[in-house]
Amino acid sequence: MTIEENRSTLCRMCDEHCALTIRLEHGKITAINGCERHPWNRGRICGKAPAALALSQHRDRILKPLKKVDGQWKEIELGQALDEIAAKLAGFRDRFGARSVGVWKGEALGFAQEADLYRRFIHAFGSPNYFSNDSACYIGRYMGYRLGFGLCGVPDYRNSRCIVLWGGNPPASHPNTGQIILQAKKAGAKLIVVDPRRSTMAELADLHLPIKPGTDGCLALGIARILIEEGWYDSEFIAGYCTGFEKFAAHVGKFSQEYVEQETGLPTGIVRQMAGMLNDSAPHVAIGMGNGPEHHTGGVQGIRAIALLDALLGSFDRPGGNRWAEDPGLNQLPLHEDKSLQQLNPIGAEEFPLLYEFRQECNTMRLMDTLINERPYPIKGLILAGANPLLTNPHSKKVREALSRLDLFVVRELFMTPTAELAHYVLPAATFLERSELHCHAALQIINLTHRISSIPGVLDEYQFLRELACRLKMENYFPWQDENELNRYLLEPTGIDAADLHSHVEGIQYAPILYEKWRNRKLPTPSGKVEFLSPYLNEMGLPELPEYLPPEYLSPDTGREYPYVLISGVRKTLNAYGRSFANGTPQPYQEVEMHPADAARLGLEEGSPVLITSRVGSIKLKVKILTTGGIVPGCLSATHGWPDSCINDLTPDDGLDPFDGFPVLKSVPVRIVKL
Ligand SMILES: Nc1nc2c(c(=O)[nH]1)N[C@H]1C(S)=C(S)[C@@H](COP(=O)(O)OP(=O)(O)OC[C@H]3O[C@@H](n4cnc5c(=O)[nH]c(N)nc54)[C@H](O)[C@@H]3O)O[C@H]1N2
Ligand SMILES: Nc1nc2c(c(=O)[nH]1)N[C@H]1C(S)=C(S)[C@@H](COP(=O)(O)OP(=O)(O)OC[C@H]3O[C@@H](n4cnc5c(=O)[nH]c(N)nc54)[C@H](O)[C@@H]3O)O[C@H]1N2
Ligand code: SF4
Ligand SMILES: [Mo]
Repeated sequence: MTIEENRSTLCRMCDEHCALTIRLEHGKITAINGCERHPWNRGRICGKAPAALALSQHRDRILKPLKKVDGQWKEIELGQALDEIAAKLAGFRDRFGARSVGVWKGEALGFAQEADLYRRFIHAFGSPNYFSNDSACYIGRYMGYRLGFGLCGVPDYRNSRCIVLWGGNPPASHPNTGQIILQAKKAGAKLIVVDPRRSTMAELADLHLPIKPGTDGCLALGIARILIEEGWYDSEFIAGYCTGFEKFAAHVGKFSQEYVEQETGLPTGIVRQMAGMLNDSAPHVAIGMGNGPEHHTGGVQGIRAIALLDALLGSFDRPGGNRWAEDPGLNQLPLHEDKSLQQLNPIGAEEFPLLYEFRQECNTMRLMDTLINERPYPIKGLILAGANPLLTNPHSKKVREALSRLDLFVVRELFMTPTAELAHYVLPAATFLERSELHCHAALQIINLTHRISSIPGVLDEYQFLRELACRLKMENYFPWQDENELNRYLLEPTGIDAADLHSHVEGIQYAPILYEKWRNRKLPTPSGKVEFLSPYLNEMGLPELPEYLPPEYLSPDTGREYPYVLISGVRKTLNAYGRSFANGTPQPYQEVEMHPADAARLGLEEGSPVLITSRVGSIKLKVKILTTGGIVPGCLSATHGWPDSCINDLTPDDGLDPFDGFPVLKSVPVRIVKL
């Protein structure tokens, strides 16, 4: 073995996938640095990247399979664990049908190939029941954008003249993107932030719109009205490449300045100012959305309205706008094209047909109902990897009850989490340092292949695990590749890019040149081939064809009387949730709820006062953090998620789901608050 060497990989301490150079001495990791040659992060890393070492070598890490015997964990051999799990799965298939088994991939496995490996596994088994964290993440943005454009745009921040951060806070959640935006700002781009809180980015912005949670759709439609009335829109793009504009224009006429002000809490002047700034920089306007507009009953409709601003401004697939990113064209792993499983009634597909149509995903909230009621059919077995739904799914009390009912619950984890505690088997999982996978940076159209940096005997990567199970279930024909390397070569085949070549190109290989205005000579992947201001397809699905505004529940006077405050849950802090215990620096010592000083004064609260917050589904105790005036919209509370002792999802309801994507209400939860 070489004594000293550098190996490259992509960081997976968050989903930015920054390029890393890992220094190894005698096979041991001695340093983790940013890779200077990679155009995505250009050598930059944040404090969480070096913590990957602490994560992989943590003394609490699970390294042996665990089986629960008489309520106690017992270490067993891997072969025994796999044999027993496979036998149970086969038994469920025989007795209750294949659909009685599901898989669930979590945020730790991202959108990468592991998600599709789990899909492949469950499809090969014969069940449509694939679940994931995407039941509350990103699908809202994907769907809202795709309904208009047939795909999801990628903001071209680096070339933008005006950047709108609509409900996202990259310095905490996506540190590298945060840096890219700040560099664009330094180079002259204007920055607009739409956020109920004065976030780090809002502090730095040219214009901050402190919007009431869940009213983003109303603001977007109000802005659309101004753009249309003023003639500030790209008439050539609309005439040539869009459908439904006239009906849309009539629809937005209802969003008068008075109505927008009443719903969003934003003064008319500021809304007009935003419209003016968009017009000044059009078409080089990049609108980037985070979870902010997504976690509401009207999430997808609001996002649709925001996305359609790209059509009005003509910024779609223009430099500095929202790009139509090319797909790398890898071989596909899911089997739903060859093996239709729709007739098996995927969980949630009847209620959220669009979710299954667009993503072949089932709904995790409805999984809980199914486990408790055994309707429409029983679910007996679940394999979950890289997720901790006891802390991250809404209505945690119900999640506990539901997951406790499983006859077989297998969790693949690094640590004993509250969710893993409920399992029958906990299997040790590989960290990203112990896997090799393909990843595409869509913004640059670059593909990378990560190096497996280290291996731990007995710890299988996700592919090895699924292949071992597949072989025991006589499905090995679906998992023919010996290992991840063979799988990666198979995935790459149609691209003509060589795996060995990729390994030597630490800066990645661009799989397609970046071109703009592709709509000039290519049809968009919508039913009409054009941008759709209204969607006849939605009519067929029994959903409104226009992007209507659905006011959040907390704004209704009846709800307001009982629950006078609105809670934003899950705002990211640099170290919260998955990175919390492992990153350098001091994590927040206790869970706190942020509030406006006027609300604190009204309730007689001081900094650090203990309070009880109650929603329709539960109560938790937190400590108060009082913000400065302007730090948050009055009447609005904010708290992070991922804390086992005061779990914010004890408060979030699992009803009132968005009718389009089935998302839960996490950022406009009606609550009341009392001093303890
Ligand atoms: N440290 C850390 N980083 C993470 C994660 C983590 O757990 N910890 N999670 C990762 C994951 S899974 C994701 S999806 C991303 C999320 O990435 P982001 O969406 O950027 O993260 P949030 O902090 O949730 O940002 C949401 C912002 O929206 C604002 N907001 C809340 N409600 C509304 C609203 O109704 N309208 C508008 N306009 N704004 C609103 C909040 O105040 C907040 O500033 O972060 C990723 N990065
Ligand atoms: N109230 C509220 N709830 C939310 C949100 C919110 O904003 N508000 N955000 C939602 C969003 S956007 C998302 S994406 C979900 C995320 O929710 P989850 O999918 O549950 O993701 P995490 O909480 O990040 O948990 C990831 C788990 O994976 C483990 N892990 C880490 N690395 C690896 C690995 O390499 N392999 C394996 N097998 N396991 C690993 C970690 O130990 C951790 O327990 O939460 C959602 N929940
Ligand atoms: S932003 Fe930080 S944690 Fe996220 S991938 Fe980059 S270096 Fe890793
Ligand atoms: Mo997420």
